[in-house]
Amino acid sequence: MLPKFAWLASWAASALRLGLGVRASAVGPRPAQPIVVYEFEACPFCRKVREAATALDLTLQIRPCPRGGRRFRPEVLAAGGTAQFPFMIDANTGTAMYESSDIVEYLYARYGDRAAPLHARTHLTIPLGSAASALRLGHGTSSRPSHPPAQLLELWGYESSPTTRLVREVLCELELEHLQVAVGAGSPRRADLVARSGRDEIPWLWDPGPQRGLHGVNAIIDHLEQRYGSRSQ
Ligand SMILES: N[C@@H](CCC(=O)N[C@@H](CS)C(=O)NCC(=O)O)C(=O)O
Repeated sequence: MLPKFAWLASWAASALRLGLGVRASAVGPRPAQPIVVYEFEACPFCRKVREAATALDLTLQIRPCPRGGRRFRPEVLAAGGTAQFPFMIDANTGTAMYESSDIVEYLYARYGDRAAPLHARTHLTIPLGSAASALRLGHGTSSRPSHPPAQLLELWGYESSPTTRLVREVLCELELEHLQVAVGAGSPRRADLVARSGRDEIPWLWDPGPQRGLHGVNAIIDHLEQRYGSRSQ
């Protein structure tokens, strides 16, 4: 069971993002395959990319790279030569890219209906993003031992959802690759969420291994810790 402080801090972190990462507001052409992003939850540069994904209503295939992580960090070094995050690979266009502002600009140009907003193209947003991470006291920064899932997990939510953040932190720390399916306010995928999960409620985790869909932050986190965390077999 998460302490009350965790919920409050996550709400405050969302407030610091001033409404970014809430709404699907710039939806353009759709990629055939999800865009792969190597990143970690507490990184403010990575947050910029996730906020853009919510605005663009994109599904990201997240390969978490927390500090000390050994599962996906070597792939970034091999593909790009530097351990710097975020790092994006878009198999739809054969593009691989570092630098959060470049990635955001690229995503808007390819998958948006307009150019990237000014705040997304600058680093002005980074101090507030760092403060948001600081409020979470290091959660979503460092790796913990885990067992990888055999099949890709799906997390439905949106970037600035305080409850979805608490789940993302655990996925990140356990280095669990997953699809982050953006269903911000106004997302055309809300109907899919209801069809798949039976409710218009996020976060929703789909685990294809045991074929289980879970609602509720505590239930989702318990499932992840028990099935994939250090207490699992
Ligand atoms: N200018 C880069 C900065 C990225 C950056 O500094 N990322 C940090 C994490 S917040 C990083 O990769 N640190 C190295 C590490 O975590 O090993 C961008 O905008 O993407």
